[in-house]
Amino acid sequence: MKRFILSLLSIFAFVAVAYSADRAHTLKIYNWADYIDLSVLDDFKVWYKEQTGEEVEVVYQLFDINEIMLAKIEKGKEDFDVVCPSEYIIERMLRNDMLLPINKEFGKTPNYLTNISPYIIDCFNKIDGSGKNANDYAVGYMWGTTGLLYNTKYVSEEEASTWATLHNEKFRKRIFVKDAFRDVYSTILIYLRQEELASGRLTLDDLMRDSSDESIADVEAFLKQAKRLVAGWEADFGKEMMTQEKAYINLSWSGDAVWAIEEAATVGVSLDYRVPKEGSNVWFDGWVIPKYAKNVKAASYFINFMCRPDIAIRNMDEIGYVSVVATPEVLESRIDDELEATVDASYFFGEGAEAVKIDPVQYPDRAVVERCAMMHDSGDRTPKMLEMWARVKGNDVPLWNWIVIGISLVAVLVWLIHRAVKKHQKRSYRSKRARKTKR
Ligand code: N2P
Repeated sequence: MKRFILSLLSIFAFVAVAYSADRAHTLKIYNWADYIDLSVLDDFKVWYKEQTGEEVEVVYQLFDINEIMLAKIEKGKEDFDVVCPSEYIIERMLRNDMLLPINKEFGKTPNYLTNISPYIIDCFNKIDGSGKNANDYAVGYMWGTTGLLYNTKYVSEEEASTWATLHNEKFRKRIFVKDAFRDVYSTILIYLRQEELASGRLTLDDLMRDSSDESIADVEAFLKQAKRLVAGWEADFGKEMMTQEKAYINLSWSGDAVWAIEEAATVGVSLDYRVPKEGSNVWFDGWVIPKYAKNVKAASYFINFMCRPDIAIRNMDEIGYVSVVATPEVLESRIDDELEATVDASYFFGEGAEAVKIDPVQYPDRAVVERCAMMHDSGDRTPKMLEMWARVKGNDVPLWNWIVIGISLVAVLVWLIHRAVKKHQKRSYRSKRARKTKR
């Protein structure tokens, strides 16, 4: 909460300062909530002045659902210069020709974009941008997995290692699910198609492109069953629910999990995170410059600055998510000799990182990454999926709420009738007395 209030105050400060500056010297950033070390924004202004001799002010706005951000960009009312969508939204933006290519020439300024892991570049190559290569239009920022954050006191490691736990009566009203339809759909579909995956009849990539009526119906049926146990759909408060032990399981992103695990430890609550054995998605958020951007130069310098290793480390330390930057100093900053197990993170850091002591929630072992897949845009099937999501979440008012509403209405009605009767009695008493005095 304290962190949230601090973020809000800083954002107001940024907005206030920036609106007093002119648009040509303003950089408008649209980013996920809790997704940056805000002090980095001040440092960017100083660095930009050093590099270009130009002043820049920053307007920093937040979103917490991809689709809400996309709708805002599509409407075109806000002229953001740099935005941070997830891979399937980048795909959609490319298909709909909404992005400018990113200028990667920085003159005498070092080009930090070369610090990005080849693994990330490779994944961005797989974004299907209708002939456009995503690496020309987007630069990775943070990445991670979707999995189950759990309270080790109430949930066993085995229970946290399968999506089937979302149907486990033991956790009735103790489950929070991320309000991210694409992530939830893809992970549940992987769970439901595990036999086909095991037999080789389907691949993970097939599933990430599957938005058939049949699959939508299957996922809907699974989620409607799970809904009985779900305490809420959260865009950003799941981690607090977990640290306060109001929930025991949170279908969440790895970065939120890292933040929650650390925060919970300070109050004696033990949380952990698993990517279920059936598989999951691995997601990537990246910076893009919308076509209507007004300060393209500052936007590309900002993207470059975010890839400076020290800046990447500060952001990671603050938010728990994992930067795309894979330089030796980043790896060194993540090594924790107190950890017992090692992780094969060579797919990300390259040779020499086959057995490193780093947090497996942040950098999943190669074996975990191999059972995860990257999501794709569902194109004109998206409304069908969103309708399913709306049906699942619904706005059903629970029965006891109706009972309370009913009792309250009856009470108000009784009181109104009582008041009317009293008034009527008073009036007839007064007129009787008036008649008597006349006589
Ligand atoms: C952080 C949001 C992370 C976005 N609040 C994951 N795609």
